[in-house]
Amino acid sequence: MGRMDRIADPWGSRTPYGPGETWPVRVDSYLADGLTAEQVDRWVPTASILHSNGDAMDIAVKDGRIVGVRGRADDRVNHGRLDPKDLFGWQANGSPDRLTQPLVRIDGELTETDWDTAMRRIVSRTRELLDEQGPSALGFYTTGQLFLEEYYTLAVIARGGLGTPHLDGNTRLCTATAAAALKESFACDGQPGSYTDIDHADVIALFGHNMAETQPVLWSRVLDRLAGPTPPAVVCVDPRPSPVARKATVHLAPRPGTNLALMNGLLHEVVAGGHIDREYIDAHTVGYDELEQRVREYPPERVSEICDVPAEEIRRAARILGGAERLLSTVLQGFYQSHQATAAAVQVNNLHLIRGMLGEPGRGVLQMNGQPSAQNTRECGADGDLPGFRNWADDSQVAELAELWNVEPLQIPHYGPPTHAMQMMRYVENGSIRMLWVTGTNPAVSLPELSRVRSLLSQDRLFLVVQDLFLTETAHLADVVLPAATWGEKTGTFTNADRTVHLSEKAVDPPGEARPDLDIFLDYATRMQLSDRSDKPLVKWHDPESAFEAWKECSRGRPCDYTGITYAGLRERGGIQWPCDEEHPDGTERLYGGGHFWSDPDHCESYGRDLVTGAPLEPDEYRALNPDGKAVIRAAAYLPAHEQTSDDYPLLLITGRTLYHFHTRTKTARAPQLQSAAPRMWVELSAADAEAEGVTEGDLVEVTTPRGSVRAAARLTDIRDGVVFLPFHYGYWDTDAGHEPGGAPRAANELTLTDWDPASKQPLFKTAAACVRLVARQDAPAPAPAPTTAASAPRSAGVPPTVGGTPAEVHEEDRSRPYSSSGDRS
Ligand SMILES: Nc1nc2c(c(=O)[nH]1)N[C@H]1C(S)=C(S)[C@@H](COP(=O)(O)OP(=O)(O)OC[C@H]3O[C@@H](n4cnc5c(=O)[nH]c(N)nc54)[C@H](O)[C@@H]3O)O[C@H]1N2
Ligand SMILES: Nc1nc2c(c(=O)[nH]1)N[C@H]1C(S)=C(S)[C@@H](COP(=O)(O)OP(=O)(O)OC[C@H]3O[C@@H](n4cnc5c(=O)[nH]c(N)nc54)[C@H](O)[C@@H]3O)O[C@H]1N2
Ligand SMILES: [Mo]
Repeated sequence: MGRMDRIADPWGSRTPYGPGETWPVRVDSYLADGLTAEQVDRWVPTASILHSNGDAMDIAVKDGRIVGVRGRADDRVNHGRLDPKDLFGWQANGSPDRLTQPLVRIDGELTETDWDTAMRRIVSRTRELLDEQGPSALGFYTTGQLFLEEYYTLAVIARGGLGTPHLDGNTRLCTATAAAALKESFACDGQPGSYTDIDHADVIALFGHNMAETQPVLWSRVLDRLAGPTPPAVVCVDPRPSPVARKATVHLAPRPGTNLALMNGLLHEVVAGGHIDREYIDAHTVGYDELEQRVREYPPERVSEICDVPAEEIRRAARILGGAERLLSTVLQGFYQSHQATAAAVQVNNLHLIRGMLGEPGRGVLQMNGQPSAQNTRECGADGDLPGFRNWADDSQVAELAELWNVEPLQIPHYGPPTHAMQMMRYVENGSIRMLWVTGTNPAVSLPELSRVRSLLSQDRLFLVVQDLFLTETAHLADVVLPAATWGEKTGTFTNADRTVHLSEKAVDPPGEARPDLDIFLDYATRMQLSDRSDKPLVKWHDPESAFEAWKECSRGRPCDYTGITYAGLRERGGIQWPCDEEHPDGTERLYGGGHFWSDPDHCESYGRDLVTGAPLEPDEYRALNPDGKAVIRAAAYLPAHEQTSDDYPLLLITGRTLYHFHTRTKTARAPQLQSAAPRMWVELSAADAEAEGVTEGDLVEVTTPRGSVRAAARLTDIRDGVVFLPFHYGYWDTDAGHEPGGAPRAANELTLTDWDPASKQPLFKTAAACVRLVARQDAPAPAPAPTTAASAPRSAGVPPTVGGTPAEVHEEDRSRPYSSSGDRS
């Protein structure tokens, strides 16, 4: 196989395999400066931090610096492969503009200071606010990108120590709906499926999930199945011509915001075609009759009108889904960031429940995660849940937690659901949250309606702490900035979307005085003298491994049981899937085999919510609905999106990702290969919509919604008519043309609206109405700076292809055996 430009070919060479076989190994490695493996001093094990796939890798260290990475051949997740972000993204660690010292605001200016001064400011402000107003003045907004040990410590501090209900993660923007959909159907978070289901499936269905760009290694696994004998059929539901859509057996491109109608239509056909497993339904579920009645209202002809998808295509997709012997479904942001997010995602669970396809090889659902450690944010209760998937509405589970922490049960806020992030921002806006501590997220670019977010975060009365690697758009608004160590510079564990736990070890020292997030939280707990009922320190651990051991106790007996996992075991074996306990010492590949669920009313994590109003179900209501702890089939009627198109705003606006960048680009824009693959903002338009406005490839256009406008070059693609797509990666830290008067705004979230799914509270980044107008025709036509390898591929010929050139050459070592397309096993 040898060397390959992995910017030009993000998925690398094929290693085909057949159903039921083991995915062949291919080891990808990239070393900077022409170094060879022999010149590397040490290889330090970790996993990828730029998506949720959990690809295992080693960091190459030379002279105390990171110099490259290599995929781990023996890990269950990636069998040696790495994607472009992981191959090149580590270079950001060594960026000269890392934060190396704490900053405090003095006379309006952020000024370098020492840790003691910075921490004393935070502690004294916390104390003042506790005296004046109590814990409700304090808010913590964290991420899906720290380590498990850090989230657990933060959750103990906030929920057990300070006693504030205001702790949530940016996971609210990301996988709140994954959690909510799992809780609706199974009364508990946790993915039923496993990545190995790809090896067995005869049908793989991707619902609003551009896996090719957002989990490229997992997509390589699918590509290898497609290149092997007896390939699976692929069903893709996405309004854009994504690389997934281009490979799909059936591509349904619905009008954005109509997922629930489409799902009801597909279920209508599956039921009408008699493709249900009556025995499974009777034995293991409640609620089927309501679903059957509901979907009767959605024959393909009606759905075709709502979704603008041909009825025949809906029938064809349903025949494939209904005829599948081994169906694997994945769901992500195309469903989650929409107005009926939970309701639509739940219908995918229903598809599996009515077909009895769960917990067996090739029969699984992945309500996918996005961020590398989003799963841990949820498990540890650093999002709007209690640690260990405990039910805030079940007093006995709260008491269990109080016992573990040795605090009074009343100390742990649980009189209502913990505050969700969008509500926290509202409390900041109206002044009841007066200190907000932001860790590992950049809300000034990633939250909807940025003009509002900037104004609420820059209020004088708010004390804003930002803990990050760089001086981000959000850090610029802070009162105190804390420099954090990151992946490669600290030790901890994290868990991917198929419940695989990896240990990520420290490879090099952090720059300057930057400190691991765990050390910062521990320091805060000590300075705050947070104590338990016996006046002992509340936080009884002092380093990553002792934090992990404490977490294991919290997870004991819960669905996410980690008690059988140790750092030593992770070092020895690589990734392990939870639950891992005495009963399952090697971990658990799939959940819910044999129709056993975690939904018993006395132990379940959640009683569910009404899909339309979001109101939590009362314990008694749930007990009456599901006394025997089965899976719950919940039906829902389609409702139109909240913001409709009009004469002024005739287009539907959707936003999302490109293959080469991660979120607000704090890391990927500092990796030259990635940055040059997608250097600037663009706007994706269909040819017909472009023509209507007199726009051609590369012209400067303005996209406007009732919230604001952005400008960028137009890319004409095969996106469905009536839809405009913007990548949300481009903020302002690396551009002069900011949001200042006169400058042209470019961040997609200038345009998005403050609104969320009622059940999961996840914001709607994928339904809004917009208009596009031509600003300037180019004199010398140059194409838009959008990748040609991705969903943004141009419609017309003549656009130069995206390549990385020699600096992007990656070594691929093929260790596959059968069906090897190249035959050459260098
Ligand atoms: N390269 C890259 N990879 C990443 C990330 C990254 O920033 N860059 N981020 C990680 C994170 S945190 C996340 S959450 C995941 C997200 O991963 P994905 O969900 O795969 O990514 P998105 O681009 O947000 O959205 C997926 C698709 O939804 C489609 N879509 C939009 N509206 C609708 C709709 O109404 N219905 C349907 N069916 N589809 C619709 C879009 O066209 C888009 O192709 O990616 C992870 N991986
Ligand atoms: N329009 C639109 N908006 C979206 C989305 C969309 O599809 N469309 N998707 C949403 C989704 S799914 C997500 S996940 C969010 C992502 O949005 P954000 O979380 O705001 O984006 P990131 O750029 O990942 O921000 C992470 C920050 O953490 C810092 N960081 C990295 N590692 C560490 C660490 O170890 N410690 C500390 N303290 N800091 C660290 C990085 O430098 C960076 O500033 O955006 C959401 N916003
Ligand atoms: Mo995400």
